[in-house]
Amino acid sequence: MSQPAIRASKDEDRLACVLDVLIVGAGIAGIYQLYRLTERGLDVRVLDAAHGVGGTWYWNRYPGCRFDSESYSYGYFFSDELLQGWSWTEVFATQPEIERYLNLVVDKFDLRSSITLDTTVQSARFDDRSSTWTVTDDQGRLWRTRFLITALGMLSEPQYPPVEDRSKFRGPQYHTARWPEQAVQFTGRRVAVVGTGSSGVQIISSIRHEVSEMFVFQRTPNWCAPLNNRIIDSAETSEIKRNLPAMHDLCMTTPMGFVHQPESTSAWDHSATERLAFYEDLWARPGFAKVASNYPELATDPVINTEFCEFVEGKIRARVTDQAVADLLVPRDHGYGGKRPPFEIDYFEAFNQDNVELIDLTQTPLVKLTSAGLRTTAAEYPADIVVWATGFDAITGAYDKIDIRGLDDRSLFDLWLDGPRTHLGIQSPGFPNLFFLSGPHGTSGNMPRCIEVQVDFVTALLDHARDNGATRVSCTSDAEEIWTRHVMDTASRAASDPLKDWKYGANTPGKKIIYRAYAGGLDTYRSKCAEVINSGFEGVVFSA
Ligand code: NA7
Repeated sequence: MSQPAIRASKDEDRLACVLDVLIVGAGIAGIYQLYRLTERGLDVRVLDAAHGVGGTWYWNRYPGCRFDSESYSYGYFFSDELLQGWSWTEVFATQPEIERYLNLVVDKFDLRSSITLDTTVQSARFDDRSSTWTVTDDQGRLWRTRFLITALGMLSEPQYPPVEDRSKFRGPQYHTARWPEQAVQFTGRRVAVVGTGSSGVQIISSIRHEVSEMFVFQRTPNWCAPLNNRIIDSAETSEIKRNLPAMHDLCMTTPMGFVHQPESTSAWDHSATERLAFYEDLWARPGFAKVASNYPELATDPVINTEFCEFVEGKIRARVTDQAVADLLVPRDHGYGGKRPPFEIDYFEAFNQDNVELIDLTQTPLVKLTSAGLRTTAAEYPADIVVWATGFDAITGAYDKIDIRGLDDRSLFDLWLDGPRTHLGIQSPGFPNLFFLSGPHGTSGNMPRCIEVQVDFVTALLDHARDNGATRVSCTSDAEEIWTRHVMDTASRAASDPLKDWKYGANTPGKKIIYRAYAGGLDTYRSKCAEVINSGFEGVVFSA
């Protein structure tokens, strides 16, 4: 009898706040959701483990980190004043500029006082009687909230290779997604970079002229293509600003949310010569045009995919002096789009430098770290600094770190053990008043455009709850079943290789191989969300 009473009073002492909404994550999604709900007069708080706002754009502060979505298509579109007041300096802005932008947004809309930083959420429990969540943080505080929104990021849980003796290395080692705030000095240092995905490609290109020596440890080469970045001058800025609303609407009608429009001409309506001219044109265009505006057959017809890969191979070989090195840089195990292709600035030129060595981990795997460097099965490579550009436990990794318990103490981890089960990637049955942003089964591409749809959906859901006096919002098992099946059906449309792509969890040892993103496209996702809203939220139950 006395036991629960004592626990309750201790809990009350630890109670930091009773809220309408608690958002976990102060990245692109968390900030926009905070803005929308604060606008409605709700009592909202955001918690984030980082020391600053920005999520991805706080943590990934490594040299060379920048957008590969066009800057002006990436920002927020909820305020004309913000749109007209901010000018991006490059087509693909660097991390410091992006972080400045996000801080400006937070200050301009007076959101900072609603954000608590340096706070890691450890658990969340739903109380059936009061229809509230109790969230525990790493400082022992409790936060009670009616609604809980997780804005954890699809790629936020860094992953290290399972190599022996990682702590034995005597120098500093950094993961690209946990980069320190103070600048790392590379000048005159011997640097080992492990991983050649988007992050590895960016940092290798960026530090190649500073290092005294660089060892690049590559397991799988990627189909890297030129980013084609450039400065935006004032005339172009004015032109961009004039067209922003139209450009936004155009992005929202595409499958990936980019400014690049899908190509409607079939590859087979062009001759081989015309196709080559088409590829050359794509090559000169910025960023994701090579994926988003390629022939429709790129994802579906192996003949066209192989032809494009041969074209890219030619481009790589033309830039790399030593063809034995080029042999290692050309992917052999997946087609274009089988894995998310990186976009680069002078990446291949790094391998023409005498002080840069490429180590093929498929021939000589990484064995361990020593105090002085990295050892493969063939040799030891001395280094002063080790950079892990080894990616993420993607999509569900950040969820697995929080003990989330819904009705009957059921854990979300258990529900998603064989793959996530969601309605619209936003709710799971048995977890009332919990909404996911940019989590599993959500659409991806130009992320803020995808996030915008989900935040607006959750906002509409909460408006509906308020208007109907509902204190509990749940999704039905039927709705979850239908959406999860739709996610699986559409997965086969993606060019993704189940054994290579992080969207399947293929990059995380031991993780079940199952599609965790949504391949139906942003345009389809948007219509599905609109259908649910227009139906009065079919599949969602509102109760008092
Ligand atoms: P990625 O794209 O997952 O790349 C991680 C890289 O690290 C990739 O080259 C991996 O090789 C390599 N890796 C991972 N584990 C190991 C081990 N155990 N040994 C050797 N090499 C390893 O992450 P990024 O951070 O570059 O990019 C993530 C996203 O950020 C990207 O998709 C964009 O959306 C932005 P592998 O290919 O697995 O053989």
